[in-house]
Amino acid sequence: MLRFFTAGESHGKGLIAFLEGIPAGLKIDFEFIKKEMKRRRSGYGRGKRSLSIEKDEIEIISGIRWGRTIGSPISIFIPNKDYENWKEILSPYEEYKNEELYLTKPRPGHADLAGALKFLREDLRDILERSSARETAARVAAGAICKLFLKEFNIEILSFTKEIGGIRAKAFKLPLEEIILKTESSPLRCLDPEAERKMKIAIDEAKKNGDTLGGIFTVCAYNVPPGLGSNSQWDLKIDGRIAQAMMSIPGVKGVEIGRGFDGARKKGSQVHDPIYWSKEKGFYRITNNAGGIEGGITNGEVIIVRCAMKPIPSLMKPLQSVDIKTKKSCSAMIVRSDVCVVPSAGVIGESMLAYVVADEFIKKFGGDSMKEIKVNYENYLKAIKAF
Ligand code: EPS
Repeated sequence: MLRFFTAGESHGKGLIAFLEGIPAGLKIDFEFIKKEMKRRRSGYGRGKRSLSIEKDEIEIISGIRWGRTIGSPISIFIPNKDYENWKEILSPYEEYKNEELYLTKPRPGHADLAGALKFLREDLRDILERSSARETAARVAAGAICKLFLKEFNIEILSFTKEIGGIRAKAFKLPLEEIILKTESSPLRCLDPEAERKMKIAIDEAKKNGDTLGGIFTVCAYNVPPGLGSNSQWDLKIDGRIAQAMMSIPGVKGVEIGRGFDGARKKGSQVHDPIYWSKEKGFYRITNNAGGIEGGITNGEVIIVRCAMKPIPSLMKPLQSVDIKTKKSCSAMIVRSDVCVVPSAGVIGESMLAYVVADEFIKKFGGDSMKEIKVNYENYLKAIKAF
């Protein structure tokens, strides 16, 4: 079993990613982790902090020795460069407490008010520091290790932007390598240059108006074997696990697998993917409306997940709110923020999908070392071939 946690406040000393259950002997490509961290903090629509203040350098605290995992918990520290300016505000020591600094005007759509009521905190900073999407840097660090693990079995995960501010990218049927090439050189991680041009204009417009934009991103996992997840119990279904993982990304309000909501408007004969068999391919499909999952189990086709992200709730032209101290009507607080983070959310989605697929893979082909897990996997592939 793979366990994954994060810790850290947005402007605190730093973030921690904790990953337990990666088998021993996995080679760690540090350059790859670095690149993943950069992919997350880049993108048109990002604000000053992620683009020019934070560097997201990683420091391995445990679990990796001489370039390989050793089977012990992996912990990674990501220092917050901005901490220098927040040392007193985020200090753990009581002598720095200053009630004049309390934030009391919650932003509609943010965790501010719901969190203040939950934890009974009078300073909204106690809530917003942890609910900030800065936390997702730690997810991407852990996700990069899960991706390196999956790469050993030829499983690749990618993402692209489908929609921003209501502007939709055209659908393309491209090979994996081409999708990667195109998205990595696109500022919005979008495959349709014309839509991207319009999306950029919409982002500029939103910024000018003190507004923000949401959108839709797609995450795919290639070369996943059939048989991950289970139909036998509700909480074992891999689609359910993926939906939970994706929904946990800040701002994500909807998750679809395969045809998703659109499939609900079609007839069964138009939605389900006919099954074929050939000697070299085994069982296969020509269509993939199921998004690679049937009955909560992977079916060997590409896993396709689409996520809807609401616009960021930190607005420069704030909405109506109520001061939690005075109970008087007010405008919500204004805080430095991004305008649109859909491309970054796609990278975070890759990490979350990598974590769930790696966890299911380890569950099915369990072993404490890479050697053991590889033997188990090869045996399963042989069994499928002989089926
Ligand atoms: C965020 C607000 C901004 C973003 C931050 C997420 O931070 P600040 O309030 O310090 O300007 O820059 O994202 C990152 C720093 C990052 O690395 O993703 C928020 O409230 O979610």
